[in-house]
Amino acid sequence: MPSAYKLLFVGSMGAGKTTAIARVSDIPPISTDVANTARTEHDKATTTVALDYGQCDLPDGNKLLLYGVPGQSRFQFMWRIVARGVVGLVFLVDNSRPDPCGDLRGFLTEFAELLAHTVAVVGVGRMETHPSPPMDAYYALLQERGLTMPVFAVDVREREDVLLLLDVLFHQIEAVTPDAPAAEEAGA
Ligand SMILES: Nc1nc2c(ncn2[C@@H]2O[C@H](COP(=O)(O)OP(=O)(O)O)[C@@H](O)[C@H]2O)c(=O)[nH]1
Ligand SMILES: [Mg+2]
Repeated sequence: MPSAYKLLFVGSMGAGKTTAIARVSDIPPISTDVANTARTEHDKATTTVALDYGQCDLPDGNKLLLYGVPGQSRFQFMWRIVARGVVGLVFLVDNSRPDPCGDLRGFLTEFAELLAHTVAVVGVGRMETHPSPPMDAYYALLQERGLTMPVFAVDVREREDVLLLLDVLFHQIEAVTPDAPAAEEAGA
């Protein structure tokens, strides 16, 4: 029976979540503003954030359900909503930001619970204009955390680069769950 694998793209504003999902989605991608009603900090009551959604049909009849959420911890309320059933994480890092390694460290901390049950891949963007920090810095950071996950320099405006991330993630999912995919049944 075909399954739907739910994947989550996490990244800071401008890291390329909307672009990445739009590049590979087989349906018109949905990018919507969601009001922050968590109101843990009263000044954030009016914040709106973009939630992305797209779908990718695999040749074997399975589907990838692609969700994009902002990585800052104040959006935790959104992660809880979309995290249910997630089997893979794509961390998108923008290498042009002031502290991109710090961004990734933050994601790894914030998503530690989910990471314990999912596979993950890191895509580092804008390396062509901002080669520093180099890839080695990311490898070292992951090693420091005792985590093994692939890291790629990507330009998510290129469909092939996004497909590479999904392919790597999907192969990890299959390797972890060869017999019973940890996925929701399509239409469930
Ligand atoms: N030069 C360059 N631009 C990129 C790269 N990745 C994303 N962008 C651009 O960055 C902008 C913000 O991307 P967007 O998908 O809206 O980011 P989001 O906030 O994470 O959804 C878009 O104009 C993308 O085309 C990259 O690797 N290199
Ligand atoms: Mg966006």
